[in-house]
Amino acid sequence: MTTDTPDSRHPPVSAIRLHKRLEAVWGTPPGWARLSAVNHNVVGRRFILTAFVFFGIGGVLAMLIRAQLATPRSAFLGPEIYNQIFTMHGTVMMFLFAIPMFEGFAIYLLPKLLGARDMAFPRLGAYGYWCYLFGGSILLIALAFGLAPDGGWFMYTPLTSKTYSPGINADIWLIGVTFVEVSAISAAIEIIATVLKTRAPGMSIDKMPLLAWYLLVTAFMMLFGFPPLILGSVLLELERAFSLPFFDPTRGGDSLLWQHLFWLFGHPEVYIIFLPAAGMVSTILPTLARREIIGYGWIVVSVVALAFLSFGLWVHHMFTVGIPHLALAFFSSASTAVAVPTAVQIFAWIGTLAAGRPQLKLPMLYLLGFFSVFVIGGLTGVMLAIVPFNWQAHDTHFVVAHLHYVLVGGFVFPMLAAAYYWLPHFTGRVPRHSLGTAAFWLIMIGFNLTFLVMHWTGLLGMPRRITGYGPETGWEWPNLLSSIGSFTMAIGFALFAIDVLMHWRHGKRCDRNRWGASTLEWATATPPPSYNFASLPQIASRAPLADRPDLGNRLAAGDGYLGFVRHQWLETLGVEAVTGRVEQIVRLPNRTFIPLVTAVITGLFFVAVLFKLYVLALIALVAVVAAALMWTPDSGERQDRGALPIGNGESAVLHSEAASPPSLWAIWLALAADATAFASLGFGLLFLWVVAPNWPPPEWLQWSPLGAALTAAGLAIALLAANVAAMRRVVARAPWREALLAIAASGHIVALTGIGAIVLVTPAPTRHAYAAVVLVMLLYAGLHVAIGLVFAGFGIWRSRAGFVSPVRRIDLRLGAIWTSYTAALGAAALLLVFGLPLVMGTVR
Ligand code: HEM
Ligand SMILES: [Cu+2]
Repeated sequence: MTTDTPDSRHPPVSAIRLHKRLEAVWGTPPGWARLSAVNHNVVGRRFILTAFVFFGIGGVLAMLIRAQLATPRSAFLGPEIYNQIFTMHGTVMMFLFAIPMFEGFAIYLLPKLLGARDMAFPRLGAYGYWCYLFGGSILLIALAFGLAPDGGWFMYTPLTSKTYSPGINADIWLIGVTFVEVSAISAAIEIIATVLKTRAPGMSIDKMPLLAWYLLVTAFMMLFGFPPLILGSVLLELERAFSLPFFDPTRGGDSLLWQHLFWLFGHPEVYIIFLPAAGMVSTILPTLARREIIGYGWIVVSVVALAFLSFGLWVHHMFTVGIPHLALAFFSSASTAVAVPTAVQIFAWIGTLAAGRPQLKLPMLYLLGFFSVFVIGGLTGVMLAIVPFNWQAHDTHFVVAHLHYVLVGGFVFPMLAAAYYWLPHFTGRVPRHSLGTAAFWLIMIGFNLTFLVMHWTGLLGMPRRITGYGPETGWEWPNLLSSIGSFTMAIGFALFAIDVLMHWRHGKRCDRNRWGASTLEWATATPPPSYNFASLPQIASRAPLADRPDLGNRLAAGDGYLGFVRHQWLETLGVEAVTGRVEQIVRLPNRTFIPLVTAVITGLFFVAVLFKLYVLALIALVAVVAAALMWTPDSGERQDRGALPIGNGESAVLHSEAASPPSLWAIWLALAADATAFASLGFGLLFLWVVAPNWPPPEWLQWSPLGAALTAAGLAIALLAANVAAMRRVVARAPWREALLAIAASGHIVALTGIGAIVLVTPAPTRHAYAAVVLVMLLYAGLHVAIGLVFAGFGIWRSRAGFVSPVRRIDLRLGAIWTSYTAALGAAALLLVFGLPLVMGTVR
């Protein structure tokens, strides 16, 4: 044992020595070693910076579009390049700028807001970053070679099917974006687990800063919003690569299935972009208005309501495809209803401004820009929700104008406000000049000139996504104005970038709590050290810094919890999700190259799929699993340690011995995302069954009693054995638990055999969408069984290696949860594959 335990701190170490020790274990060394960083300060900053670079690229593409449309019959860009450019503009802005910017802000800020030292899964954050960078790079490299996707950012089939997009362009989109989504889902899991588990003691869920609520809800939306798109992308790629006809109406598919899967993601996506920005508004505005926000409870309720509502609106993007009248009425009214929770927040903001003593500081100026622009976007949104108007304006520049008022108003303006608000926190400096004000006016005037006019061109009938137009249309003047506006705006953004860089280098040093805010992130030093807080606070209200303005200094002096370094461990506290009662010490992993290596192999997998090197892809997939297993040895303990002191005379157990460690939450969340993907597949089957042409299929499915029986029996055995193995009394006896895990493994093998037997009797999947969906469903279940097999083997290994004891059961519990889920999934698959057709009489 080292002598760094709190009991042996007699006399107590000085604050300076404490900081040195903390920095020694938490800090990231310079040079190549920086690539191994998993600390959220580093990872968050990387996300933000990369997203900003992508924003710049997306902006340049926008300028190219506006240059092309500035004059009639322009020959500036040919149609092929033009298609790639507007597709990439939308794709970059939505997938490579907005979402990752949110992730970066969340990863950088959350631990500070919550009074923690890092995110719950630092390595997952690092892995997500690399996936994002590599996936984005695939798209950019393709653009550089003129091979970028060109089917529009929503990739409608059949335009993007093999027949009409024979090249590699569409594959690039499907694979690059899916790669980036892997990172979004990991970020979502990490954010939720962090908000729910690693808060400061005493921070009950109703004392969380509002921003944490917004980020939590957004992350949940990503968890349920992205799987339909991932599934859709996988299906479309399967169709393109292996001719499985999901979207091909001549073989029982339907191109509308793509639209449904896309907008099931795409509509919530808009709120996934808007909510974090609204959270920032709800944080910045009260501080600058110098009073606490009005209606905390109402805001939380409206944010949650918005999240739910937004999943029921996707069809409003499809009003013109021939939807039944009743559905039109339903989705139209639901779309107007979504304005209500948005209005609740707007009233809370206006009320706070009215009741406070607002200061017109720079972030506030950008917030005013947000208000005016976003409200106009909301109003045109309500217009578009009205079906007859939608039929007129659909796919005209009116829609382009609307979506930019919402996206730029609802995301970019708040982000700029946030940048100016939190910059002093990043750098410990404030700007010397007022370039920010000039930038604001250029952006504001340029933006409105560009897009206000676009409403008009839209109403004059100018369709979106056209390469050019003739002089006889009467669209020349508005288009020229629009283009002039967009270049003005670009200058404004350039000025902003210059301002930030200048301030980084030459800004004046400023005090710790620059704006007199009341939330915890301002209790760290600025710029913050890698461990954020030298010791962790006890929280008693929503405004900890207003209660105790000297909190930062007291924590820095080591007065709070965990104000020491124990065995070179990286520690933060884990709390009960609702009450904020201390529950465990979360020991975090140190810097490591494993996330980078895993991301490289994951990238190899995607690139192999892209170039149709399926053997290589399979090898990479196995290697990803192997790499994932390498993550585990240092996330466990080989001995029971019991309660350990955490300072202030209190103690807690390590997460490995806790009843509800963050990893338990992670698996539930991952399974929720997984179940959503499977449910989307089930939706696909039912949707095609009901509406697609050529159903029931000419070739009927063979009923396979043997295959079904083997699958069910294998799953039942695995389910039972894995769950019994994880029981406390069983875990106490090593031979038993290992024998049970071996039985679970055999159960999985039996189930795999059963699934294989069913696949054998499935008709050729290229002939009909029905067989194709059935095949994918079986493969989906089979993949889960195979992972269950890995879990069983993993359990045996962990047990042998000394990671398992009656109090350290988490590895076996995770395996049991996975196996139970797999059994449920297998049962659902069997019911959909055989049960439904037996009832409907389409199986022999
Ligand atoms: C920087 C200022 C921006 C300008 C000047 C701009 C310009 C444009 C233009 C002219 C189009 C229409 C392309 C066409 O119909 O031919 C367009 C489409 C689009 N923009 Fe922007 N944009 C900007 C920022 C953004 C931002 C910040 C986002 C999202 C966060 C965004 C998302 C989109 C999307 C999704 C489309 C639809 C692309 C498609 O139809 O495939 N834009 N943009
Ligand atoms: Cu929508």
